[in-house]
Amino acid sequence: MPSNANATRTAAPTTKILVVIPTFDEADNLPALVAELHALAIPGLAVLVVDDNSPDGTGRVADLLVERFPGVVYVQHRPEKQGLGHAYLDGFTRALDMGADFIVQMDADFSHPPTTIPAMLEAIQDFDVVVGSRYTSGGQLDERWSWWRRFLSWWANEVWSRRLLGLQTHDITAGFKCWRRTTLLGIGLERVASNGYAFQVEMTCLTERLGYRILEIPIYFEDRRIGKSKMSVPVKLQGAVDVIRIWWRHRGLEAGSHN
Ligand SMILES: Nc1nc2c(ncn2[C@@H]2O[C@H](COP(=O)(O)OP(=O)(O)OP(=O)(O)O)[C@@H](O)[C@H]2O)c(=O)[nH]1
Ligand SMILES: [Mg+2]
Repeated sequence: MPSNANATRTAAPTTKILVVIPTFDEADNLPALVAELHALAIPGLAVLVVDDNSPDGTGRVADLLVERFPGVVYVQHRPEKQGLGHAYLDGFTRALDMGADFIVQMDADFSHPPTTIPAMLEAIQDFDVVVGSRYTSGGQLDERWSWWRRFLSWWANEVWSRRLLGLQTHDITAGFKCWRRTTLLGIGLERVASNGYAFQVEMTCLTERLGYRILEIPIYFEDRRIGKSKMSVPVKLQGAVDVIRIWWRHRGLEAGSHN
């Protein structure tokens, strides 16, 4: 029988995986999502909720989850709604400080299937970021989406963001990704200026322009199960304008310059 000291010496260090979930009024979704993530039984997987003082009490729900899953669930409370991009930047910074090797980002509303995470973690071994993609071969949108919503999403990705920025990635606005720690450090979070939904576009743009290896794997994007979308018409318009800002801000960025 090996002694405990020997066992400790020979045990492979556990890879740290942090799932960052921004929340605003997701009290009804969060416990079920955390339960599904926990049920995946992935060694080293922890969850970081970034809540913007949600009026529906999501922050308190998150505190209860921290008590229920000590060392597995963490919460970052922010004083007020400060936008999705800032929430992710805060969450990523904390995840890096916590020593995460891989950082998964996902919405709280079940549009991003937790069951895809094992495949992402396998694929990230050979890539710098893995994208849960609606628009790669095999990816699907919820059948309940109207033709108008499908058209807008296609236009925002394929026509507006992809053509304007000259990118190859198909799901440029995807919010479901698995990052290698070194990719986020190499991009440099201080370089990211977009706050709203354009945050996803700017991250994709920087990742591609800097020459990181991106893999899109197909997902079925289900409509949110419970709660209200924060995606209003002004938010969509702001996102479209922000893409022009991204194009201007990063116009001089050379491909492959992270090496
Ligand atoms: N912390 C924080 N989270 C946010 C903010 N805005 C949105 N979120 C969260 O970001 C995720 C995506 O927001 P959604 O409202 O689902 O937006 P969406 O998925 O683009 O739109 P739908 O398809 O309509 O659901 C969800 O988990 C939200 O709770 C914000 O300002 N702060
Ligand atoms: Mg959603």
